[in-house]
Amino acid sequence: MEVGDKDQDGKLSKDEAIAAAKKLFAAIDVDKRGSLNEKALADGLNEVLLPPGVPAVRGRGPGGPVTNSLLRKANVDREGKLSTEQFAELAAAFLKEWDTDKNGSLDGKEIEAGLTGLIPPPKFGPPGEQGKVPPKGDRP
Ligand SMILES: [Ca+2]
Ligand SMILES: [Ca+2]
Repeated sequence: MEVGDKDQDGKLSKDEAIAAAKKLFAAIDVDKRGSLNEKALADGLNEVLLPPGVPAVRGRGPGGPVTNSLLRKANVDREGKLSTEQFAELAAAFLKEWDTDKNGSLDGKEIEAGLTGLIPPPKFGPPGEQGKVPPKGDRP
């Protein structure tokens, strides 16, 4: 995990995680409003989370579910907005949560495990069906 690892020791310290979160927030907050609503955050995270070469489709991809997790964790309701400070606090909270060996920083394995828990497994269903498929048996 090289992202945010400023001193390149292969681990993400709390300071590095917070700095990376602020940088990420600034990258998503293109209007420089200092706060992001659910949609802006989801779209921004989609572009960050999707592998290079995979086009980001608005309203789909991992950004939505991840955003829901983030907003829930930050105690921000669906109408609310997330500020830079809240986003940084989230980074610190995740670091604490994912730091399974309690050494105060995240190594690659811890980050991978944490992200896996945060991002739902990719679905390869037909395009346009993701996220709006009614429960089985619900159709006439
Ligand atoms: Ca580091
Ligand atoms: Ca650790």
